Parts: sequence; C-alpha cells; structure tokens
Amino acid sequence: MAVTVGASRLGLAALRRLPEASRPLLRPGTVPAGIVHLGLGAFHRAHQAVYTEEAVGAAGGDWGIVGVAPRSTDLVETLAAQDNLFSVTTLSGEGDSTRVIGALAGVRHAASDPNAVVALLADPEIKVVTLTVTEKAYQLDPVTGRLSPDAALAADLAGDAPPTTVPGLLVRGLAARAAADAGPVALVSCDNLPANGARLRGLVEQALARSGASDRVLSWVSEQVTFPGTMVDRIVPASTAQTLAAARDALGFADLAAVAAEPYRQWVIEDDFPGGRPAWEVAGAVLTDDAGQWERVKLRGLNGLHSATAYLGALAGRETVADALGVPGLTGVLRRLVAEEVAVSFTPPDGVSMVAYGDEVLARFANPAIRHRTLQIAMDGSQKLPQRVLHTIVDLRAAGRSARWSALVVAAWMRFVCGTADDGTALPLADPLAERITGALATTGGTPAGVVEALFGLREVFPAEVAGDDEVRADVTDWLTALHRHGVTATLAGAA
Ligand code: CS2
Repeated sequence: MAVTVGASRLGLAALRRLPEASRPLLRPGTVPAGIVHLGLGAFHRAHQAVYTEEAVGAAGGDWGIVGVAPRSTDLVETLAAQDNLFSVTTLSGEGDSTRVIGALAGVRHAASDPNAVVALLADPEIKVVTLTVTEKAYQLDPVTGRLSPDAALAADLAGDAPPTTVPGLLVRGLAARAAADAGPVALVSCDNLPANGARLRGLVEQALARSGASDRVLSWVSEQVTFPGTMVDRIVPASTAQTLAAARDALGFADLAAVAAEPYRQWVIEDDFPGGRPAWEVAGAVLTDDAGQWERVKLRGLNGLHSATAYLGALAGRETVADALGVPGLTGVLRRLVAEEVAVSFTPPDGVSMVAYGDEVLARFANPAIRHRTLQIAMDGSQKLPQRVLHTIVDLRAAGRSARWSALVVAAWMRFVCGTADDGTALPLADPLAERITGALATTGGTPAGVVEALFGLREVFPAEVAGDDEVRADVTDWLTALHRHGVTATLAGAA
C-alpha cells in the first residue's frame, strides 16, 4: 500500500482540525472497554465499530472495543500510531462522506502477545466478545460443523504453550475466565457462517472437550457463556491506495487504517447478552429472538449472488463485481436464480420479498464507486459454497424442485478452481482446501464429468444430498461443459 506523504497523521491531536462532519462521536480513551473484538479487518471497522460508536454516542455505556488483530502487526502499529482512530468513507456513487470512528479503546496483537488476549477474555469488565475472523479460522468442517483442527490448533488444544489460533485463544481465555469466575460473557460470531451462533458454540464446546477442560470449566461455560447468532451486512472491499487517498483528501490528515464501504448496512442480533450490551438498536441494529431466517436471506440472497458474480466475472476477465455485472446475460441469470430458486428454498421473515431483496442487492453490487475485486470474493470457496449455494440446492431438492441455476454457480466455482480464465489467464487458488482440490483435480482425465466426479468427492464441501443427486450432477456437468467449451459470455447468452 502506498505510504501517504505530505499530510500529518490522524490522531487525537488532529481531532479539532478535522472538518466538523468528519469528527468521531467518541474520543478514544474516554470510554472504558467492555468489548473484545477478534479480527480487526476492514469489515469490522466499517460495521460493528460504527454501530457501537453510534450506540455509545447516543445511549452511553462502558462499551469501548479492544480490537485484537490475530496476525497483522502492521494494522496494530498503524492504529496505535493514530491513537486508535481510523476513518470510514461511505461511497454512495453520488458523492462520498468520511467520518473518523472513535470506538476503539485499544488494540492488541495476538500473535506477539497471546497471553494479553487470554487475560482480556478473562477480564470481568469485558462482557461481550465479537468475532470477524473469516469462515476458515473456525476450523469447522463446512458440511458437518465438526471441529477439524490443523496442526497449530491441535497443538493449542494439547499443550500449555501460548495459543496461536483463534479457537485456541477462546478456549484458553474461557478457561481462565471460569477459573476467575469473572462473570458472564456473550461470544458473538459476526462471520458469514450458517447458524453462526450455534457454530461458535459447537466450536467452543468441541475445542474445550479436546483440550481436556475440567467438568467445572465445562459447566461454568454452559451456565455463563451465550452465543447469540447474528446476520451482518455491509459491502466493504479491501482498502487500497485509492481508499487512503480519499481519506486524506477528506480529512486533511493521513489515515493509514482507512476503510471505504457502501452506504447500506444491516445487523440482526439475537438478544442474549447476560452481561449487558451496547444499545445497538439506536444505531439501527435489529435485536431479535432468532436471526436464522435473516441469516438465510443474506447468505443465499446476497453472498450466494456475490460468489456467483465473482466466479463468473473472474472467468470472464472482469476485475470488480460492478464490472462483472456488465457481462451480458449475468444479471438476468442472477434474477432467475433468486426468483426461481433462492426465494422458494426457505420461508423468509414476514414482510421480506426475496425478489425485491435480490433486486436491491444487484443495485448495491452495481455501485461503481465500490471497487470490490472478484478475486477477493472468490477466495476460500470451499468454506463459502455450502451456506451460500449448496444449502439452497439441498432445500430445493428435498422439496422436489430443480436447482438448475444454483448448479451453474457450482459449475462456475469448479471451472474457477481449474485455474484458467476464458482468455487463458491463470486464476489463483486461495483456499484452505487448495491441496485437496488440486489433488482431486489431478485424477479427472480433464473431462467436465471427471472434474465434477472428483470435486463432488470432497466431502467437506459437498454434502451427500448434493453429491449423490443425479439430477444435480447432470446439471452441474452440463453447465461446466458449456463453460469449458464456450466460455462465460456465450454460456450466459444461451441461458436466460
Ligand atoms: C463477500 C462478503 O468476500 C465475500 O465473500 O461475499 O464479504 C460480503 O461483501 C459481505 O458479506 C457483505 O455483507
């Protein structure tokens, strides 16, 4: 990322000189910490941090956030150098606005100081722990939800050395919290996992059991820890030099932790916080008993479309989601995917029309100011496909319906992982199952049917209901054959 020169750095000393509309609602250092957040990426900064700042700004409460970066030292140093301040630029497509956010009460680097994070998790002042660590950090089998630990997590769970993984930190932190009887806490997954609250609970329970936690710790956790499910939504691409330049222009100060996001945002949260919570509802969050239906609306109706656009767009050589929507026929196909499949695969919450939701999503994707790279969304497909597309297929087929458009998304992912775009350009495979995928592809003999056979064999990705369904297999094979022979543009032109 380009280092900004010629402007002094954002920090407390800069606050008085910021344009009025860009000033934070809270001054870091004035609100004690009540939340620990794991995963300080762009999404957290533009989503939960903004909601929390607005909630505390309007309704008060000791809900400063201590942000923990699991790996990146750069970000921790950058934020520390800026007195934990950063800005969010909202890109509407018709003019931008930039505001500095003062929600962070501190930052920690887990990799270099894991014990400080364990101590924080056991701190009685901390009542809420939120997570945005991406799907793969949970180390759960995407199909079964069973813990599938890599060597680092296995080591965290087996020994006493400082933990190096997110589940390792949680388990060690909860054991220390139980030992200190430090009061109840809510652990809140804000990742795009299916039933994210239940998945996080499953992760903690399985990891505690594997770590040999005592019965006392296990019963303390079952009594004192809750796992509210959530649906989170805001499109926040990875920051670029352009993001930093926009922040500098708006603020008159260099902000090396700046993020940019679309205007839309949504947060649905199950209201199960035994130690209290910020008044997020005053910032527009919806507190509910059950976030499950909302989560399906979003995972299938937004993320499913995002993945479809990312794979088909990347294959067609389009750099961003907005560019990809320009591939002739793509929006027509996505509309049919929503209307004919997503909308009938489950019952949405009262008053929600999936077709209207899908149209709004496509309008958000078309925002030309959001340069969200197709390759960014294409990453980690093995962890995303189940909840975004395969669950739709399972539900449709159980109801005796066709899943033809969803099968196109599966075929697009398969063609993407084969590694070559329509113009012959190499496509990167960034996925925790990359080795398994490449190994499976080595056995295909190169035919589309062989590729489908090999990849359907990845049990961690394709549930038996999908892999064993001849109609789905035939649809995926037909689409993959068309994509392989004719490319994305001709395939879509002949489709919708
Ligand atoms: C995207 C999401 O990167 C991805 O896989 O689909 O990050 C998406 O932008 C957010 O979930 C929107 O809320």
